[in-house]
Amino acid sequence: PVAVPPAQRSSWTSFLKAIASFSGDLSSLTAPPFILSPVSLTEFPAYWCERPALFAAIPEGKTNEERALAVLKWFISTLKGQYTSRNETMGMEKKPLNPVLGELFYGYWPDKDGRGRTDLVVEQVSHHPPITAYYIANETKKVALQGHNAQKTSFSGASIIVKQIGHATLTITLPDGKKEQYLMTLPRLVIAGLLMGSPYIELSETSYIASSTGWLSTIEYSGRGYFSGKAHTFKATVTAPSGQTIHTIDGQWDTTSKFRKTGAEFTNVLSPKEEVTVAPIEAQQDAFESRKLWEKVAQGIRGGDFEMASREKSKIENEQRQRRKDEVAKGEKWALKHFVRVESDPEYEQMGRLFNAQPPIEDTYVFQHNAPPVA
Ligand code: 0T9
Repeated sequence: PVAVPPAQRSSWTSFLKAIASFSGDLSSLTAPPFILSPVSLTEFPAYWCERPALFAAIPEGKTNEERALAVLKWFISTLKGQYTSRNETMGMEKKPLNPVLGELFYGYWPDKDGRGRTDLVVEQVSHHPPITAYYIANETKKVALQGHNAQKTSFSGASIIVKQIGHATLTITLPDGKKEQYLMTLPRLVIAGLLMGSPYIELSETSYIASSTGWLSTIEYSGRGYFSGKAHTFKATVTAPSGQTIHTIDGQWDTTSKFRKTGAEFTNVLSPKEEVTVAPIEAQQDAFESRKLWEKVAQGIRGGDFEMASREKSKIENEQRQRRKDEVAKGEKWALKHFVRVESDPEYEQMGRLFNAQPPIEDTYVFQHNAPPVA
């Protein structure tokens, strides 16, 4: 294992053994320092909007078909950020900080070239199992994304398999005031490269984008050694309400893709993406805002002071345990700030019928439109 620092080899081996003999919530396992990321999972929903112009352009499509393609183009263009950016910034996939219940992350992408401003609100709505809810909206262009995600992990061969639980719904308001919606499911992850100590993600299986207009995109993922032999490959078919396939698109989600029939380019993510703007840590008032909450842990990880990181992490965890005990003693329950959980999501059920969604019913977290604007 070349990437594992010699002093951490035995700890890495124990960690891998622990993963292999365990399935469920990986976030709670203790991992060696070299694999720790200083970034909390509450920051991850920002990946959905790192190409704000593509998000803003969705309602501009003139027909149901054009808008279905615009949603697919935006969705595919986020995958590189979602699944390969830690390799770019930190050299490998790393274990994110496990958010505490009620952890918050706010940010925005400024208005530019008339695309309007886009705002992001994230809240950790469950700690055990970890569930993150988010809302991203461009009020000017009338496009909003609401979603939540959790993971079920298992071990297979030498890889971690991550099934994503949860879904996201994109809502747009058209010039005539009509609302249109798109339900998205999420791909399966295979985390490979573990034995070498340099984990990376490949996507597999199928995800869907179903629209209230009846249009459906079916996206199949594969990696090196599957049908194209290339890493980060996908194939998407776009079908009309009649069931007829109108477009087939192929390519790599981390570079470019094309329409199969015409050869015209569909996605291109070779240009840099735009990171979310976040208020400076000192200006963040709420102690539960992610970067403020984890400040010292992150400092320890970044600076190689893992003793400090671990001490500060324990402080946060102990404080959380005490809070939960106090709540039980008082017969109280932690109140979520921006989201309300509902048992079943009628939009998921309706649009999910287009692709026979499994499970057919899912809960959801509804945004309360009560977040402070980030200056
Ligand atoms: C939603 C995304 C998700 C979150 C992460 C599996 C994972 C936690 C969930 C699914 C985002 O939209 C997209 C990207 C990366 C996913 C993470 C990758 C990862 O490794 C972690 C898990 C919990 C681990 O930390 C596994 C242990 C580690 C040693 C592997 C690097």
